[in-house]
Parts: sequence; C-alpha cells; structure tokens
Amino acid sequence: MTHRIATSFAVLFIVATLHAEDGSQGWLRYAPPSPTGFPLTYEAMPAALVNLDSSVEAASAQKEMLRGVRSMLGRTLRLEATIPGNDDAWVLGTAEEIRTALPGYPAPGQADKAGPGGFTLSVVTAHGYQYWIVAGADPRGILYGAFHVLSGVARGESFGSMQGSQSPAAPVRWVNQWDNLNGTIERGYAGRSIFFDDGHVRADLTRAGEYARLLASIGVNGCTINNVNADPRLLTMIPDVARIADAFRPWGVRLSIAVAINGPQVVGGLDTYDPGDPRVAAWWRAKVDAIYAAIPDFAGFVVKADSEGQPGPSQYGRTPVDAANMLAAALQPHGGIVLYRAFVYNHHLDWNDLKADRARAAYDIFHPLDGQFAPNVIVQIKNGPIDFQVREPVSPLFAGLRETNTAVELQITQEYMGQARHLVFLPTQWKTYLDFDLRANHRSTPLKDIVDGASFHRPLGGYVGVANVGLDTNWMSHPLSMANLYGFGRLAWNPNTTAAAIAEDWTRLTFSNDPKVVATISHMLLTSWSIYEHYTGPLGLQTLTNITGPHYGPAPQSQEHNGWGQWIRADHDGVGMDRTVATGTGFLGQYPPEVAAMYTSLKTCPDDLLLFMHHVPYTYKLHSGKTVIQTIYDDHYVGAQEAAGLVAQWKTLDGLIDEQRYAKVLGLLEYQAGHAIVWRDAIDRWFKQISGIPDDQHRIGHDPDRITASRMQLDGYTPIDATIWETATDGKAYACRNRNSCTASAHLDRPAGWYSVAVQYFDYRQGVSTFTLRLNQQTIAAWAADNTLPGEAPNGDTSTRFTLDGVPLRPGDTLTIEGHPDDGEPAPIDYIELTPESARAPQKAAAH
Ligand code: GCV
Repeated sequence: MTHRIATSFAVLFIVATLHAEDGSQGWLRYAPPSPTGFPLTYEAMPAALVNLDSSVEAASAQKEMLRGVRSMLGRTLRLEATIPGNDDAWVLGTAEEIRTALPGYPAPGQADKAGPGGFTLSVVTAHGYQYWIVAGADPRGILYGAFHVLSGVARGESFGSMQGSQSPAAPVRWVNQWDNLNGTIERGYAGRSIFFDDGHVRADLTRAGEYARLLASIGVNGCTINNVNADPRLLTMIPDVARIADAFRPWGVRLSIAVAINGPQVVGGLDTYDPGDPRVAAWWRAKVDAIYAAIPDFAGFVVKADSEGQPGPSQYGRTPVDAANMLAAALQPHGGIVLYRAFVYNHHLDWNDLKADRARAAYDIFHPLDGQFAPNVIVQIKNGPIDFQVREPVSPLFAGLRETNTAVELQITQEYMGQARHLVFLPTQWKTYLDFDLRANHRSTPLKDIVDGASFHRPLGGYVGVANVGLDTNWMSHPLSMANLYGFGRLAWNPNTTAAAIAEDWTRLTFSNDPKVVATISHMLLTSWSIYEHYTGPLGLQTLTNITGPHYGPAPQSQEHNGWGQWIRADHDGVGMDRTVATGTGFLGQYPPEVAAMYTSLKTCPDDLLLFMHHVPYTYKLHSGKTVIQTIYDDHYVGAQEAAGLVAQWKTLDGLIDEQRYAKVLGLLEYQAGHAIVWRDAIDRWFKQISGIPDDQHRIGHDPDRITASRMQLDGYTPIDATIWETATDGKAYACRNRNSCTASAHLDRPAGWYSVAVQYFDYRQGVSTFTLRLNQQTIAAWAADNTLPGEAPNGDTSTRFTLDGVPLRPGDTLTIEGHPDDGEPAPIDYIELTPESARAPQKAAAH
C-alpha cells in the first residue's frame, strides 16, 4: 500500500465525484458506448424483436437483447409474436425457423455457414423492411449470437461489421471449478463456493445462474462444479445438484461433476471399486441412470485418479482405460462423456535418481494406451508437462495420442501466477501453447488443431479452464483477473483470436471505450505475463515458488530434494534439468523428432526454456550473449522495475474510470510492486549464494537506501529466523513478542529532501497487527497488517510493504516504527527503505 502525506482532502473530493462499480457484472455491464470516435449506426436499429424459437436458451437471448439494448442505447425493444410485415425487426431463431418464416433468408451473398453452436448475423430486406437476423445453428447458437451482437454494440461496432457466420472451434468448452462440499475452493482466491456450503448445495443459487450467464456470453458450454479431488458424497446429493443444473440450463451451460473412482466403495456399500468388477460397473450404470433422471442434459464426469493421493484403477492393477471406459459405458446411452485427466504422476520420486522426471509421467502412462479409449472419452491434458508454471513447454502427450480424443486444460485461477494479487493476463501465455506446432508426422500440428480434432480427425475434444470463481462480488478478487476468464472463453471459441484483441475487447467491455483507457489497460495486460516471469522464474526455471506451501511467494529451494519432481537441479556449478535423451531423463524423446531436435540442440533451444531442457554452467552464454547467472539477476531487477511501472501506468487512468475499481486495482498493483521486490531479492540472493558468482552490477545485498531492523535501536523487537532465509535481510525478521508494543528507531543521516519511505514488514494470514510510523515525535502514518497473506511465519509469502510518499527528511531526524502484535502475529518487521524523490526540490524539506 502506498500513501501520501496530506493528500486525503484531494482523494475525498475525487471519491465524491465519481460513480462506483463493484465488478459484479464482469464484462456484461452494458454501459452506453461513448459516441466519441464511434459511428452511431444504431439510429437505424429495428424497434421490434421477434423470437421464433421456444427454447430456454432463446428465451434468455431475447431477455438479454432487451436488457442490453435498453441499458446501452436507452431503447426498449417491442416484442412481436411474428415477423411484422409493416416494420423493421430483430429476428431471433434457428436458421431453419428463420428460413421458414422469412423466405428471403439467407439473403443472396449471405450464406449461413454456422456449425453446431454457431450463429449467422445478417440483414434481410423484404417488402421494404429490414430484418436484423440472429440465426443460431441451434438454440445455443441463438444465445451466443445475441451475446455477440451485444458485445459489438458495447464496443461501438456497427451491426454491419458484425455480419457473417461464426462457429465454435471445438465441442467441449468447459470450466472446472475446484469447489469442495464444505464451501472452500482448492486454489480459489475469491471467497467461498457459489455452489456449496457446509456440506450442502446452497439454498440460494442466484450466483450460479449469474455465473452461467457470464459463461454463456463467451461461449462456454459446460461447468464441472466440484473439486477434481472429488468427495464421493456428492454422488449421494443428486437431487440438490439438479438444482444447480436448473440454474445453468437457461444459459446453455451443461453441468458435469468430478467423480471419485472409489465411490462404489465409499458411498455405494460395495467392498471394492475395481473397474474390472461387474458389480462396480453395474453400480456406476445405476448411478448414471439416476443422474440423468434428475438432470436430463447432464454433461458427464471429470476424473482425477491415481494422482496426488487420489484413489485409482492402479489399486487393482487396472489402467486409466479400464476406469475411463467403464464410466464411459454407463454415460454413453445418455450422450454423456468422460474427461479423464492425464495429470497422473508419482509424487514420491527419488531426487537422487538423475533419470527420474515428473515431466515424463503423463506420456509414459497414457501414450501406450492410445487407441484404447472409448469414443466418448476425452483425455484432459494440462498445457505443460508439470503443473501450470510460469513457463513450460507444451505437453508432448498431445502429439502422443493420435487415436484418442484430447482436451487442453488451462488454469484460469492464478495458482502459480500470483493468486489474484498479481496482475498476470494469461491469454498471452495460452497463445504460446495453442500456437505451438508439435510437428507430428512432420506436418503442421499446432496444439489448437490437435484439441479441435482437426489434426488427427478426432470427433470430440476441446478446452477446459480451471476457473474457481467465488462468492466475492467481482468473482475473481482482482478486478483485472476477470480478463483471464473472458480470454479463456474467447480462445476456446476461436483459438486464432489474438491476445491483443482479447485484451482490447475485454477492456472496452469492462471499463470503457475511451482510447486512453483501452490503450493503457491493454498494454498492461499484454506485458504482465512477461513481467511476472522476469521476477519469478525466467529461462524455464518454473515459477520458483513455495511448492510445498501455498505456491505463492519465492522459495526456490522448495523445488529440490523432495519427491514432487519440480526440480531445477541447481548446485554450485550449474542449474537446469537435463532432459535430453543422450545424457538426461529422456523427456525430449517424447516429442516428435523435429521438436525433440529443436530442444535438444543448444543452438536452437530457446533461451526462455533452456533450463527446463538442459543443465548448464551458470557461466553458459545464452543466445542473448549474456550468461545464465547474469540473466537471472538482471531479469529480476527488470521485472521488479516493470512491476513498479504498472503502478505508474495505472495512475494515468485516475479520473477516467470509476473510483471503486480504480482504487482497488491501484492497491493491488502497489502491493504487487512491493512483492516483486521481495521476489527479486530472494531469488537473486539465493542464486548468488548457491553459485558464488557476484552480480556484475553489485546490486545484490547492496541496498544503500535501506536501514535494516538489525541496525535500528530496538525496544522489544527481537530477531527470529525467516522460515525461508533469502526472503528477509540476513535471514532474520524482528518480532514483537510477549509485549503489547515494540519500537524500532532509525536515526537518519540522509541529505535533506523529500523521500518515499517504505516499511517492509510481514503480514500473516492470522492476526491484524497494527503499526504507526513516527517522524521524530509526530505520527505520520498508521496502518494495519490486514492483508491475510497465505502464511503464518516471516517469509516470501508474507513479506509486504507500506509506503508513504512525500516525506520531508533532514539529517538528525528519527524515524520510529511502533508495532502492536495481534492474535499470534508479532508485528514482524524487516527494514525501512528511503528512496529520494528526486522530482521534489530539496529546500522545501527544510521547512517541515
Ligand atoms: C486439484 C496442482 C494443485 C492441486 C490440484 C492439482 C490438480 O497440484 O496444486 O491443488 O488439485 O494440481 O490439478 O489435480
């Protein structure tokens, strides 16, 4: 958090003059498009609307058109039962219905080419009247078409420019929610479940319906409502689950559930869950029949088995094919499908075994099974071979399953990507995966064409995004994180959409069409992944976060010496996993030959994945000409600086967007900029220590602007070990224990001038310690450590800073931090940093 002395009056004035928005509507705000710079072609828009289709989806489309047009253009459309012969009209319906009702459809030169789920927008002129047509290939297509029209209006597009046909790239466009029955969400960062509470389905499912509306607006057609670490008890709650399906149905979103493979034993009363046992198969058949009796449009099952402690077919010497096909047989008569996850690996790998490699697991297990899965099974594969890291190569399994349906699993919730506290726009990253050409059979086979079914002629497949929205009013906690949910839908609909188009459209819909807002936020979004990569784990090192903890702050050592296999094999001489066939784990041999060769050769392996593929000395020179170690150091400095740049960019929008979201995002970006410094310092200190190689710019450990607590005069504060040494100065935090308050004072000898004063402290999940900052005898700031960061100890998860700008200092001044512990949180501190504000005139400082 950053504050400024004596600005509160100005802030209050701004608050009073701006309209607040809470983010609850996401990108469906339906704000009037600003006329500035946009053709107002809607003058000619029909005043009537006819809906020819009787489906619930078309009813939603009709309602949405009325709502959107009224809200954006201030007009109330007149509903007509049939196409009026004496007026223009919007016409909604399936292509077939429109052809019957309007013999002129499609107009010459306006072929209707929409496939399943698709739509065609066109204008037909008959008897001198114009009919603005939203023709769905089916009821869902009508709904998607209506949302497309409304999105275009919101962005100031004319109906003319929207005309033509669109169809979704793949049939499966689902989100997975990792919601637990008790109402918590695994890796969810935006509050509790919108579906469950206290072991039950919520009585009030309003938010479930609103979520489905958001999903439908971006073409998502399925939602798995519970954690893939599935609780078998959900299988006993079908009547209540059916209520969620009812909330989804008007929006064309089909409900799916994640199932625990041991359900027959845990809730079914059998003494086994062996997929080869006929009693088990019969139990699943009966269960599936019961589900379809309650939920006729039930979509199917998602399965995580034999992974991270989940039960699986291996218990009985069976394979994923045995389990998946048994479930598929039960679902098949009803048209249901199974998404069987390929995220299966041994998390007790032997660190000392240089051939052991978690990245190999999915291919090793699933490739031999290619061609054996039932037609209604899809193997759901995470984009990379490890686990949603900041950068990984594409999983080679996508090219290893040529006679099996596949779907790519992308993570929308920012587990390893800053947990909705850091801005990371993921479509930029996802595009690198979707566009990556695996060169199967020496021909073009980009990932997007594989999961669309085109490359290997598969009838089923698609896109799954782990979304984890919660009860927070704005769905994903960080207002800018919603761009990721929106972007997932856009890419699942059309993976050729550019990240820039997604960023721009989302910004227009979510904030405004003001060119400055659009350019600034789009730029921030589009650069954010690279910024995050710079200050976390560059060169293919993975995120370098605390993998045995909350996956949040820096903790590079946690990658090593354990069974989880996210190793980077950093030692005194070098770093990186040797995954070559000749000398390493052989992982690269899982790729088709052209890709394997590209990664195997140091000449062609891209720098940004080098350390994922190779173990090299720290002094190895990259294509950039810089050594590995200096790149690691520099990238972290660059990343922290870029993160600070995000704050500056956002501040240029003050007054151009509503104060509520402006302030919320500003607070988050300031926090992020501070945390980027924590990341930078921790990773650079760690690599400097392990490599013994100094930074050629002498930055690491040389922070002339800092006064560490160890150099302050302390009253009550005592040193405690940071649980991850590199995340605090000299591995120590200073805690206030067994007292109501403690102080740390610094006597200053800086030149007189205006300074930005940052206090680096630790904010645990528990407790709300309070702090005051005094300049000589005067209190200049007070704040509470109430950010509930994910940890209960001083480390990189909890280290954060409070910043006060515009502080006039002169030699002889004393700055004092007074900490008041609360509920086990000992008001821990690390250092004060005094950054001169060079823009200010030094003589003003003398006046304080
Ligand atoms: C739902 C990672 C996450 C787990 C998650 C797992 C999975 O390991 O940390 O929370 O479990 O992936 O995708 O199954």
